[in-house]
Amino acid sequence: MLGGDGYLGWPTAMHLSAAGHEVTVVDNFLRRAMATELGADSLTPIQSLQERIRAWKAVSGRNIDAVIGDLTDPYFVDQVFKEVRPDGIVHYGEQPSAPYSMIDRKHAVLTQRNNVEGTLNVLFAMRDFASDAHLMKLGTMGEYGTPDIDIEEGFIEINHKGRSDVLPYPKLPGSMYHLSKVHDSHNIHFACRVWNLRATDLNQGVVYGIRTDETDLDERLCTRFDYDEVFGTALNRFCVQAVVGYPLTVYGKGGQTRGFLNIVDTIQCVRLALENPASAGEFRVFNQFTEQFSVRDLALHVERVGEGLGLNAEVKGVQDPRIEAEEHYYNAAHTKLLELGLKPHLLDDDVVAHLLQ
Ligand code: NAD
Ligand code: USQ
Repeated sequence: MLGGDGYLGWPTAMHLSAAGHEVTVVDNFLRRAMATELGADSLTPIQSLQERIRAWKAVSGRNIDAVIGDLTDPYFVDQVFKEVRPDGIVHYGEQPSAPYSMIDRKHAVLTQRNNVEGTLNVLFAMRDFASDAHLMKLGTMGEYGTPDIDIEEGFIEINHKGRSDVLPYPKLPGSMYHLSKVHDSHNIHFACRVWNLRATDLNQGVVYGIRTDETDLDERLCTRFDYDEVFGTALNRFCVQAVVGYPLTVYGKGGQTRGFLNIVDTIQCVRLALENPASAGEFRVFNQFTEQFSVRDLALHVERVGEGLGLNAEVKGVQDPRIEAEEHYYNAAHTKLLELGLKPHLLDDDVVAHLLQ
């Protein structure tokens, strides 16, 4: 579990451990350091990784191993692969924020070096020490951008001058972060074609929520929850804003439409991919989200449910600090995980109320 100390990584590590998998977490605490750099913090009081692992052992009786180190260090990555010999690699270990990657050149370069080099090191270590293992790499729906045609799951059939082929879907990412994921996708696809590795690129939408069956077992097991403008994501931010009576910050016209999913479905999707691996040489792409909303509709949903709970929730349009289409066509396919058995937890009034409480 690369990046297993993060928002999604820690709950996934516990879930896979609970399901009987032997889990080793790898992390260098970059995320905790970036929060410190920006003077931001998790709203939930997160424990150190070591304390989390002790608490998990006490609560579940199961072990999670941890190796601390940087994926951009090739010698470290090789060593981990030689020692652990993984059957499956869940790769969350990247800089995940679009706004962070757009602060300035330094942050853009850090993001691309961290993400692209880290993933390259993983691919080389797989080739040399775990060539039969299955890589599940967290990509992002933002790799596709917002084209004026339907978005397919990774590949599109193109007819050109009387001939046709199924080729990677064109990418139009909107930030240096999203662009780093495009580079990763190309590198992983290459490694599958040329080295016969097996991989699933999980093009995930925006995740919301913090509670899973495992985090609910003990407060020391909770995951991080960020609400600042750099690391907080749309629905999570809107909920915190509603609770503290701060206007819900819909950027620009609010027609930005994205795929969303509950954190419990992130975990479910990763487990489905792990337990149904790609074939040798296969590069699979799954669009990992359960429903799509515009940020305006999402904020209005929070406003309505918040008012019902007596909160002073009010949507306020603010100037968009990002360069992005504020109204656009969006229709993205997302059937492959459903075909594998995904049972979506959709966003209704009860879920929004639950998030607000
Ligand atoms: P996160 O920052 O909380 O988790 C990433 C973890 O990876 C952190 O613990 C960080 O310290 C670690 N890490 C980063 N670079 C590393 C390196 N070089 N070596 C070792 N560890 C390193 O982010 P998250 O929100 O949990 O996202 C996890 C993954 O899912 C990311 O790849 C992100 O791009 C992707 N993703 C997230 C969302 C979302 O809404 N949260 C949506 C789509 C995709
Ligand atoms: N937005 C607002 N108001 C806010 C915050 C965001 O209107 O207060 C808008 C943004 O402008 C954007 C949309 O909401 O149009 C989504 O922004 P976000 O911050 O929720 O998500 P994003 O920057 O796209 O990144 C997040 C994760 C990233 C992941 C991505 C999935 O941080 O790791 O890759 O979601 S996706 O959006 O599908 O690319």
